[in-house]
Parts: sequence; structure tokens; C-alpha cells
Amino acid sequence: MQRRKFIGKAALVSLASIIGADIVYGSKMVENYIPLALQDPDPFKLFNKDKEMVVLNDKPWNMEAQAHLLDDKITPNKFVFVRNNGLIPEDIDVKNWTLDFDGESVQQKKTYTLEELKSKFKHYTYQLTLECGGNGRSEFDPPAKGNQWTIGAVYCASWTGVRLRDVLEDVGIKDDAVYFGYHAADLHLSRDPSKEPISRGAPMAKAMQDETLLAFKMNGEDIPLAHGYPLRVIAGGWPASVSGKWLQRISIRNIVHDGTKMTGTAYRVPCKPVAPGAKVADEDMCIIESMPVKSLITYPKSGAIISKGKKLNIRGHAWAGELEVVKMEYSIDFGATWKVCKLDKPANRLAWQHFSAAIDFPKEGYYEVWAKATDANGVSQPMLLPGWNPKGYLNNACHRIAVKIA
Ligand SMILES: Nc1nc2c(c(=O)[nH]1)N[C@H]1C(S)=C(S)[C@@H](COP(=O)(O)O)O[C@H]1N2
Ligand SMILES: [Mo]
Repeated sequence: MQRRKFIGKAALVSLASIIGADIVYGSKMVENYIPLALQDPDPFKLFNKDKEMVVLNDKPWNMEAQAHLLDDKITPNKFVFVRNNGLIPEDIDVKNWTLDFDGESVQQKKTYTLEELKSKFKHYTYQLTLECGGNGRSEFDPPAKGNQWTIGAVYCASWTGVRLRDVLEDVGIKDDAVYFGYHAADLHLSRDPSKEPISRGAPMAKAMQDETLLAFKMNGEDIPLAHGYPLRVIAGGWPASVSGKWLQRISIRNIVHDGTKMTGTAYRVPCKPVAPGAKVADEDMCIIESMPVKSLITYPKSGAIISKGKKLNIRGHAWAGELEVVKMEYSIDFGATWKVCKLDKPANRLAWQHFSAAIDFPKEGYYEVWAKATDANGVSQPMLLPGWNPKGYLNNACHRIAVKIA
């Protein structure tokens, strides 16, 4: 008969501290047994999230905000959506954390410790908007598979780190470099270490922008575990999937990076519009780069009741990928006519912009307030759903809230 191996003293003490009570018969527990109290964790506590956040999936963890939770100019961590493709790394050894550079187009392979990155290169802080390419997916018809994001997979946090460009200059990059690809510490859902849950990247021109960071602080604190502790790529304005969390390695490629979720229908859309439900040939699919113009009314909450004769002060944010938003409008007549909102300049390039308006309603009744942003190229948000694509990306339809004047 095989002898059962019991749990060690140190492990028992740490389990008890997580549970917050003495595990009375703990010494009888076999090694590797996970007490029930820890098998079904409360995701809000686990990730320090607000109770109004909405869980879309627990394997892997995916959680989104609601419009009214995104009212702050800089999104506090408790309202930041969580999007994971695999399993969050468990044993992060920050003292020994390293970042490797390799690939066809590095002059030679190079490794930096996290400490070296922080001490050797200048630090920069930017407010950067990250939106999941699949934000708004839930509205597509025929439906698209994947997390059914509504509007809450976007945020603008303040990120501090070193410029990827500065580090690449130190590494030494060959002239034939076309793309960077990240590799990270999270585990594939199958727990097969030879598979990566995601490994994406961007062309060198994006890598070389001032605002593309290797970040170690989010909103002035260590990056929370769920958001990529201790090191993350931040590429604002592009699908947030380019911003690799738990960053361990960057490959400088002489081809378009071909890592997991770079090919097929992942983060790619038909290069030209197609009919809903159409089959699209692989060569007719294009990688999503800069995200489209979009906006969100963050105050009031949809369903607000306003007293007759009072103005309604609305506010929110607008963003347009790599571009600036140049005009913000609202409509209370289902898009028949539009009025201009006050619109602020971004705090820095790739930060979302704040808008506000004071709205008069002609009489009592039900209204909808629609918001529409226009980017520097003169492109505006579509009033309703934009072009269908197989995975339901890039839904930038006008955000709408319902209000009642009583
Ligand atoms: N290593 C790693 N990085 C990742 C992911 C992931 O699963 N693993 N998900 C990506 C996707 S699809 C998105 S939308 C963003 C989500 O970032 P957040 O969880 O900070 O909101 O992280 C990106 N970076
Ligand atoms: Mo994403």
C-alpha cells in the first residue's frame, strides 16, 4: 500500500492564514489537497475588484466593468477589466525576474534583470487607453464565439516604465527587423508548458513609439497580479492583446510575428467588409492595428430619472486608437440631430479624452442619449453595429443610455 504524504507545517500555516482561521485537523490533510474554502474563490476579493464588476468566465478569469464604473478620468484598479487567455502565473519570483531578447533580428541575445531595466533606463509615465479587440462582441449577429463583452473591456490607467525603444537600442537590432512578439509566464489552460496561451506583438514602428513601455507600475503602484505583475508591455491605442502581461521574453522578428493568436481569425478581421456570417479566406484577413474611434457615457447611469425643467449634465470619455478625437456630439432624438459636447485634449497621446454636455429636454417622457465621437481623419462612430467579422471584433457603435424625465 502506498503511504499517504501529509501536508507540511509551513504550508498548513499559510493555508490557515489565507482562510483566516485555524484548520483544526489540518495535520490530517494530504499534501496537495486544496481545502474547499479555497476551491471556489470570490473573484472580487481575489482580484481586488468592485462588486459591481461582471464576471464573464472563470476558466480563465474574465471580468468587465459597467459604463458608470468607468467615470474616473484615470481608471482605478478596482474597475479595470480582467482578460486572461490562460492561467495567471502562481509563483512569481520578482527578485529573479528577467526579460530576454531574442529572435532573428537581434544582434545578439540579451537578458536583463528587472532591477537592471529599472536602474539602467529612464522612467516615463503616460495615461494609456487599453481596449480589448472583442469589446462589444455581445451585440454581433450572427453571434461570435468568445467572451461576450458588452462595453466594459476598456480603461485608461497611468503606466510607468521604460521605453521599449530605449531598451531595443541597447540590445542592438538588425536592419531586417519587422515585428516584435512577446512571450509570457502565464500557463496554457491545458497546463501543457509547451503551449502558449497568447503570444502577440506589433510592427517595429509601434515598438519605437515614445509611449510604448515596458511597464512595472500601474496607477503609481506595482502592477496588480491580474494585470501583469511584475512586468508588462503597454502599447496604447492598439488591441489590448498586444500589451503582454507577465512579460518574460521579447522576440525581434524578421517576419510578421507568428505566435499564438496572431493567425487565423484571432485578432484579425476581413480586410474588406463582408456579409454577416460569410466565410472569409485566410489571405483576406488583416491583423487589427490601431483601434477605431469610440466613446462611453459614464454619467449618469442608464435608467436615470431626471426632474422636469432641470438640465442633465452628462460626461464620459472618447478615444480613437492612434488618433486624437476632434469632435464629440450627443443626440436625444435617436440620431436625427446632433449637438456638440465640450471635449478636452488628451493628457498625452493615446490617453482617452473627457467630454461633457448640459442637456435640455423639451418635455416629460422617455429619451435616449446617444454619444458619437469623430477622429482626426473625420471618421465617426457608426450609430448602430459596424461591419460583421467572424470573431466579433471592433464594435464601436454609439453608446446609448436611457433617461426618463418625470
Ligand atoms: N500574458 C498575457 N498577456 C495578455 C493576455 C493574456 O492572456 N496573457 N491577454 C491579452 C488581452 S486579449 C487583453 S484584452 C489584455 C487585458 O489586459 P487587462 O487584464 O489588464 O485588462 O491583456 C492582454 N495581454
Ligand atoms: Mo483582448
